[in-house]
Amino acid sequence: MAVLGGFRPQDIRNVAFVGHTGSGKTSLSEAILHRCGAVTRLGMVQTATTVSDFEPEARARGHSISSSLLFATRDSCELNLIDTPGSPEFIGQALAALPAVETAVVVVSAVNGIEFNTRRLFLAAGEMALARMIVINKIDANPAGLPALVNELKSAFGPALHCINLPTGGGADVIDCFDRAAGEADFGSVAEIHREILESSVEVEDAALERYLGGAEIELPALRRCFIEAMNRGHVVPIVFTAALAEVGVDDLLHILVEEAPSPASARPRRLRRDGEQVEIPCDPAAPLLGHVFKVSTDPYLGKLSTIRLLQGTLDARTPFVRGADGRPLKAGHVLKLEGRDHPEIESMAYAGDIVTVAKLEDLHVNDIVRSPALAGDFAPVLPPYPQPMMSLAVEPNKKNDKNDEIKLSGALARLIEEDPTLRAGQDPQTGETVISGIGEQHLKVAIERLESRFHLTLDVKPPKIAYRETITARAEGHHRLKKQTGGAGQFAEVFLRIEPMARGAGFEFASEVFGGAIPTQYIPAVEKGVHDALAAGELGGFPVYDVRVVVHDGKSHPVDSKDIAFRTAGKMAFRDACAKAQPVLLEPIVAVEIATPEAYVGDITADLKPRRGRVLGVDTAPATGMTIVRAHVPLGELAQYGGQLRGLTGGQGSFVVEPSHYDFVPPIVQRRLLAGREGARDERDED
Ligand SMILES: Nc1nc2c(ncn2[C@@H]2O[C@H](COP(=O)(O)OP(=O)(O)O)[C@@H](O)[C@H]2O)c(=O)[nH]1
Ligand SMILES: [Mg+2]
Repeated sequence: MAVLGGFRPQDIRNVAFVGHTGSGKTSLSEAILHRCGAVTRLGMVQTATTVSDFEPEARARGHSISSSLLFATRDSCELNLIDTPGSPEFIGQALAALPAVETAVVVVSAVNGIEFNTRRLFLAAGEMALARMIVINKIDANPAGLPALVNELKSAFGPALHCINLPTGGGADVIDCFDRAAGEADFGSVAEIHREILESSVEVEDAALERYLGGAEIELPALRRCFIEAMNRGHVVPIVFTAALAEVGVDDLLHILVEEAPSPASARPRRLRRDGEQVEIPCDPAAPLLGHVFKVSTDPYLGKLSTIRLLQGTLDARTPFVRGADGRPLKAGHVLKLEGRDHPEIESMAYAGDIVTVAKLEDLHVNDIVRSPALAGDFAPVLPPYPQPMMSLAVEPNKKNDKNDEIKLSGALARLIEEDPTLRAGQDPQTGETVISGIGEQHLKVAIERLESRFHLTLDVKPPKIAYRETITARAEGHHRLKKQTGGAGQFAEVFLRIEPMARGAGFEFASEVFGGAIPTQYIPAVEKGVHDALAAGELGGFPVYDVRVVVHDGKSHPVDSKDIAFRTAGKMAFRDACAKAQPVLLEPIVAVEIATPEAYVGDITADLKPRRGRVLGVDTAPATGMTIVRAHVPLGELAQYGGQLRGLTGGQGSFVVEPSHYDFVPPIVQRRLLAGREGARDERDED
């Protein structure tokens, strides 16, 4: 099946649905497709029949876990919708969609109010300078609570928020307050809201403001132009009411998106980094091609699919383009439009501002910038900040000795990481294990399910190894004299050094204060290498040593027997000599945890954090949600399987997110316990 392409920038609307899980983003996307005639039957999340949640991992869970692209046409406008997952663990997918769109629609459940991801994504979209809109969905389920929720949203997100329609008939319908200046609503006044919209819109355009103040009527087209500019500037954030399942307010939302939301032509220009500097890219179809690969996925038949937001220029099957610095020519072959699992080919040229997909270009990766070969410069996207992956699991093919499976695993991991910027994988240099890291337990679980189902692997999965570190707490001197003069070539080197603790997070510093050639200058790098060997090997339990300054200040050399390798060994041994005297201790990673829970369980949660050595930093309430947020610092090592335990403590209602915070000293009792299992580790590595 082929679809019409060829939409011009002013006829395109790129919209991301973001917000917390369960607010109704997928249902709303489905309702939009239905209202636009893109599907004939309304799909349901409950019966796993939506266009967006097509992956087995999403259908099994009943909510989205990766973003999906949908499109529809309305009033000769093309609507590119990105339905994103709402779980904090899959927020990376939602963040990745932001650079591709003009408008972020933050969907809020009328029942649950402001939730963790509501706030986070509202702010991230603001940082990306997008137009923002809030949709209060499920108005059928809580019509009485709407006025309070509107007030709460305004107090959380500021005076830029204005309702643009209002519920009527107890949530059975809505009335538009933009086009109309009078009418009956369940609460609030249509006339007053119309005036509010008018006044805050004309404020952004001097000429319009003057005319308005002079008593002239502002025509609808002028009002729309001002309103869009006010949205672009974050001066106005409209609130729209919907009930997705009953398709209430969906036509109105579509009307607002088509008439009152920015197109790529009327939005602020996108930004890119060119040779390190931020530049604005006006959406100009006549300019040479620039595009941002913001999503990569795998299709069972077509293989790798790369989805591109065209920033300037045009693209069709024969347009030559290049990526990165290598300049190797690429060609799309086919230009597709993703729609959930489908990918019809487009018939004509795609213009700047559009979102299209190309298949089978193995060289394309997420966040690549593709460009016309005529454009010079090193381009990179401007991205929202991603959360750090903090939860780790060690994975290993079940058939341990099957070399093929190991190779398959590393290829599969590379593919998964490319699709998800919040997933990391790599070999732990300390343990040799293959470790994958993600935002939370569900995130990792999905990654492992995908590895197994999509790449036909069976994996053994183990709990995370914690990246402990070592440091010193006192200054100390170290010395080593290496002298081997038996048999053939001799070895001689002597090193005196001093080590001192540095501030937490300072890392490592190395300096030489050797005077008069006591150690010839050419051997100093070898001494530093030796010190690095010792840092990596650790002193107490084989954990790497951090936050230490090393000063080499004296030594001796031999005209024949001194060599790099001799000084490297002497440097290493002198450091270990000093380290043993410098009261070494273990450091552990501490994470900042935010736990969302119904208030009733706050006492149980803080009590449970105590034996985990957690330090509660604050307890905040989010009145609309009835949820309380407990913020704490907790050693990462004490959080293994916390997700399950938290669910147990809160009757399944609690959730949490972690972010790395800092390293801190391990208390002596815990240090003894941690080191007890590692006795002998030191000796095994004593190869000298
Ligand atoms: N009562 C009511 N339920 C809704 C509405 N929209 C969605 N839901 C239900 O809310 C749940 C979550 O919806 P979903 O679209 O998956 O939310 P998402 O996680 O934001 O994509 C599903 O069970 C939907 O059927 C609505 O307008 N009213
Ligand atoms: Mg969803």
